[in-house]
Amino acid sequence: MSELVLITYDWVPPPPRGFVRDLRIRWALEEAGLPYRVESTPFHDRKPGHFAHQPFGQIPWLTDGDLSIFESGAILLHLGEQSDKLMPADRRGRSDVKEWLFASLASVEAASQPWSFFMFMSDAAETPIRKFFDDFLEARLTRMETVLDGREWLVGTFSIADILMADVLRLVDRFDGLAKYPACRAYLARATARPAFVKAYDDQMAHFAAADAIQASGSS
Ligand SMILES: N[C@@H](CCC(=O)N[C@@H](CS)C(=O)NCC(=O)O)C(=O)O
Repeated sequence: MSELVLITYDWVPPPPRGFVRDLRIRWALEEAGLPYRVESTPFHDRKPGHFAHQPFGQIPWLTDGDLSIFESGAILLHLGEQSDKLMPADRRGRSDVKEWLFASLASVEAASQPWSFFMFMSDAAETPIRKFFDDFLEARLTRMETVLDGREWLVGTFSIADILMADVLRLVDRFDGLAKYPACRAYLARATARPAFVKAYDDQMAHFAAADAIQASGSS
């Protein structure tokens, strides 16, 4: 088996810490118990080598031997194919996981991400565009509330679909956007109580704290 290397930034400012998308991948790797290494790429000075792996100059990407994979959903799918702790073995289960993996990104995150930009910017102006995004997110969360009511995980057992959906909901919850959705909140609490999430979160925070320490020792 080839070595798995996860690439994230060498540093990010404090606000996104704990929400940087390498966390999705760390979480999956921890759930599956797959050995991996984390490498850093500069946040400030993005070189051609970075764009060669991630055409938008973003993170994360993962290398698996001679494969280099970008897009958190694609990376999760790649890992899901390597462990039945991340994706069930049966045809129906795998198909259902893929469905929810894409739904997390294309249906729920498509609504939650623009909404979160308003929240990050503390923009509370009651504009038509803000109302559009509030309504868009509400429509998606109302449906997710029904889906998750009485369901432990999206597809039978815990899977990469839950990693992605929970991580998407986590950002909404950060800005108290789940207050009206108890089933979504309970699902998120279940997901983030998993030891693999806790380890992934702590490791990401430690990674950026170590970067702060290096910067501080260089400037003193
Ligand atoms: N669709 C991409 C989005 C990746 C993304 O948004 N990465 C952020 C970090 S969480 C980033 O690199 N932001 C800096 C930038 O966009 O320049 C994925 O899910 O992998």
